[in-house]
Amino acid sequence: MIDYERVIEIVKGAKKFVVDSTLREQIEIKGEADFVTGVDLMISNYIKEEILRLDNTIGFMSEEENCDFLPQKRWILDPIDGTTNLIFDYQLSSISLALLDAGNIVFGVVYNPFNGDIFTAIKDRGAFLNGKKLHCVDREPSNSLIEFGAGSTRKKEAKKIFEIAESIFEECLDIRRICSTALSICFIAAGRINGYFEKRIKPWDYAAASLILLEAGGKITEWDQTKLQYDKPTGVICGSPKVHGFLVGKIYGD
Ligand code: LIP
Repeated sequence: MIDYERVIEIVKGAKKFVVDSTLREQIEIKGEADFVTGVDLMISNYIKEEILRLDNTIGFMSEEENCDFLPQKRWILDPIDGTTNLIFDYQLSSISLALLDAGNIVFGVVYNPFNGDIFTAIKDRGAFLNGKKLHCVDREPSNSLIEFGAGSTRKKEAKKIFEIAESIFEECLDIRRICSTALSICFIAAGRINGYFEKRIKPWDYAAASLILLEAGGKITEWDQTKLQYDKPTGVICGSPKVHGFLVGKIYGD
């Protein structure tokens, strides 16, 4: 049995790298609007080492590692979700760690080191923010705040997404851009926003937060509305139940 409290402590221990200005200044460009910093790399190594010390039979997948082989049971880590936000000191980045077992996320933790928010969930045992149980709020779409991922790493494909976002903006209360997928999905679980969609993200962006949202009573699916998988990049649509339905309708042109 994995000691999830210990896992949460390990994740919180990553804050020391986030506040290290020398590491934050080590910035490499991976691709169009796609960066990695010394913070991402140090956290990836630190969490891998600590987590495998708890049980070295479980696999490990991280944004900052080569993931050619995907064990059925594995940790899925985004050492910093919202790297551009970190570089700009936008104070909205997170460390996101999930445990996948036989196709389902069974544990997830998303930590914002800037304000200490820690979102956690164990499958079938509810979702929590700083220890307080979460229930996502099922507002009417017209009274909802919606976040969307614009696809800054593939700007040529963004036109269609902005058209969808505009048609949603016309019918919802307002649009938000948080730009850490893990935090956006957790914010739905906490009722801070009510829906989010992005056409192409990676499993480490949504793995931990997907369980937190489901456990809080929300809905998250692939772009084609099938059950989420955690092996390859995909699109996600998520929200409180009513808002999820609203977003599907707008994306598929109701
Ligand atoms: C980023 C996100 C952001 C999303 C980008 C990207 P990274 O993750 O969380 O919200 O829009 O597509 O995946 O690269 O900063 O970990």
